[in-house]
Amino acid sequence: MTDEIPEDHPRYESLLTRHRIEAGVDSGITSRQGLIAEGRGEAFDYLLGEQTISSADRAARAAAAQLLSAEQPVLSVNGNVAALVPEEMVELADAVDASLEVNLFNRTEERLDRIVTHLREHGADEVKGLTADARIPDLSHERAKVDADGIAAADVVFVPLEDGDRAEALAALGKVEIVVDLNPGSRSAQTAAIPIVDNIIRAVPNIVAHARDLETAEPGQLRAITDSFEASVALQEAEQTIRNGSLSSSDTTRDSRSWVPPISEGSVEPAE
Ligand code: PTJ
Repeated sequence: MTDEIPEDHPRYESLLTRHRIEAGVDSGITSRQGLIAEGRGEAFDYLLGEQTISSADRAARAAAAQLLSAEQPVLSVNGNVAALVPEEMVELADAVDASLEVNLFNRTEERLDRIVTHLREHGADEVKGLTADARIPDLSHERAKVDADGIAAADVVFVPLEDGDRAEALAALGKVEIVVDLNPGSRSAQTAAIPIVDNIIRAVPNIVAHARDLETAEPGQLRAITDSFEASVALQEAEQTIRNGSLSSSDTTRDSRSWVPPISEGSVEPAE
């Protein structure tokens, strides 16, 4: 179906995203609520100019540094994420040496199995989430199910397009949360240590690129990047872009990622 979208269409990426979500629903990977979630996301993305703003790029770099510094990082995958960026999530897990765990809001065993198979078809060796032998406290039953050696034991969790309740519950457990959410006002984005206000289809490849750039960085360099990142400033900048309109903003990085200073040996990432 995606072959039908001409690549020079001005809204190619957006249409491609819709088709991937539709295909996800058709194949039983994505929930029907996932369609609504996508629509909500699209509206914010439209207002952001469907591009990665510089605060989102800084957040992506901080996320890469945080994941590379983690002892037990876990990347959570739901039905929308599996439909939109399966290969990219596998690549990210590889780049930062993290586990992948399927964790669903509308959990059914059938959908769980399909997503695990889908991720394996896209190159994943091991996918957690089927054991579900631990619970996140203070959450209603199905949403609380996690693997004891996965999200339950993780120090850093990457939770794209997350439900606000669960994001709060994970933060209350002391986990460092990295969230991707196009709505800077969502509870998930507000709860996250590192909120990335960007479309998941741009955010994940961007984190991978930063992780590759940082793979030889010293622990001190990684810490300097995470320490200098301020979630509230990033959220404010995203909200300003949405309120003011991206067309009046020159604050974009789509064609100007080169402003991000590359790590050179012995250098410490400068504070923003
Ligand atoms: O597969 P499941 O059962 O785990 O369900 C997943 C969804 C996403 C359906 C579920 O978690 C849900 O209902 O989420 P919400 O509460 O609708 O929140 C989704 C958030 O993700 C919203 O704030 C959207 O703006 C945002 N969002 C939607 N699409 C994208 C997005 N953010 C980044 N990239 C997107 N493509």
